[in-house]
Amino acid sequence: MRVTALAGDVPAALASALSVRGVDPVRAEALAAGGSPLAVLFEPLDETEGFLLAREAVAAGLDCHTGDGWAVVVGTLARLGGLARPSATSHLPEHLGVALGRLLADRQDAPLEWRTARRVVPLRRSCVVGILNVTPDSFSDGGRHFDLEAAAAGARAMQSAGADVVDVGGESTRPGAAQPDEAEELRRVVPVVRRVARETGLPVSVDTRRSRVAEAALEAGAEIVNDVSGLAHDERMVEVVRAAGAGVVIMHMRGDPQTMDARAVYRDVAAEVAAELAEQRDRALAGGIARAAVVLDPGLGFAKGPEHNLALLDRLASITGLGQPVMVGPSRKRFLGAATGRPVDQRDAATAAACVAARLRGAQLFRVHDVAAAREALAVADAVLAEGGES
Ligand code: HH2
Repeated sequence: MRVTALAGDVPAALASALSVRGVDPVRAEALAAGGSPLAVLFEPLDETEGFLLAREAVAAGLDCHTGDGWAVVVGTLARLGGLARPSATSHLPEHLGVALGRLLADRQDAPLEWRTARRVVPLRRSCVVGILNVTPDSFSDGGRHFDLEAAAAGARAMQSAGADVVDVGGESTRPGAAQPDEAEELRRVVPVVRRVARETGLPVSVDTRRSRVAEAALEAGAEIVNDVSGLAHDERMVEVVRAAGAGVVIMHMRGDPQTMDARAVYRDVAAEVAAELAEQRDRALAGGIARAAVVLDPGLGFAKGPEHNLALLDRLASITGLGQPVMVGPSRKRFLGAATGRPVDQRDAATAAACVAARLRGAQLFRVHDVAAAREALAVADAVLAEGGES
C-alpha cells in the first residue's frame, strides 16, 4: 500500500486522477471542483462580524483563523459555498455571505476570452502582447521604434514571432519619467496605430492614460485601451472605453510615475492590490464597460519594490480570484535584474521565466518586448497545463 499526495489544488489534475480510476468524468470534475481548497480573507471586520463568521465557518466544517479586524477561512470550495448560502440556521451576517458568494461566483466564471471593440481574443492558450514603445525614453527600448517605418517593421517582426496583440505606447512610464504633452503623445501614437492595425490585422492596444489619445487611437484602428492608471488618471476614460466597446486593461498603480516609488508600502501586497483592482473594476462596470472587456494587471514595477513584484507573482491567486483574465508585464523590469544580476538588455530569458511562473499561477496575457522568447517558453507552460486538463 502506498499513500500518494494528489495535486488537490489543481481541480483538473484531481479530476483526471479520479477519471482514470473509472469515476465518470462529469462526476470527477464536479467532485474535484468542490474538493479544491481555498483560503479566503475577510478584512476589515468588527468584533461581532468576526465572532459570528468564526462560529458559522467552524459549524460548516471550515477552518477559521481570526485576528484584530480580520478572519481567514480555509476549506473546500463546496463548504465555502455552503457558508455563503443563506439558510434558516445560519447567523452569518448577510453582507458577509453575499460578499463570499460573489467571490466564489467570480472565480468560477473566469472568462476564457476577451472582448475587444472588433473581435473576441481567445485566451485558452497564452496571449502574448508585444510592446511597441514609440518613445525616445522608454527604459529598455527607448528610441528603437521612434519613427513610423521602424515601428511598422517592429510590429511585423512581433507578428512573425507569434504576437497575439500589439501594444503601442507614446509615453514612458518608468519611475520619474516626465509625461509628454497631449499633442506630442497623439503625434507619436496615432499614425503607428493606424499603420500597425492595417498592416498586421492584429488587435492593437493603446497604452495611454489620456482619454483623447485613447479616442483618437480607437478611431485609427486600435481596439483595446491599456491604462496604467487603472482608468483613474482621466475622468473621461471610462466613457471613451464604453462608447467604443473597447477591450480594456486596468492596471494597478499608486500615485503616478513621478510619485509611485514612495508609495510602495504594503502590509499584504497581494490582498491590497486585489482590493484596489476590484474597486477599479467595479467602477468601470458601473460606468457601463462590459465585464467581458476587462483584463486586470497587478502592475509589476508600478509602486512596487522587488519583493512586492515577486510576492505578487507568487500570490497571483488573489488577482485571478477576481474573475477577470489577468495580464502581467514583467518584461526586463528591475526586479528581474535584482534576481539575476543581469542588465536591462539581457533580461529576456528572465522575462520568459517570469511569464511561465505567472502562467502556472493563472495569468493569461503577457506583455513583453521579446515576443519569440516568451512565446516559446509559454508554449511549454501551455502544454503542461493542457496535459493537466487545465485548458
Ligand atoms: N508596464 C509598462 C508600461 N505599460 N502596461 C501594463 N498593462 N502592464 C505593465 O506592466 C506595463 C504597462 C512599463 O514598461 P515599458 O513599456 O517597457 O517601459 P516604459 O514605460 O519606460 O515605456
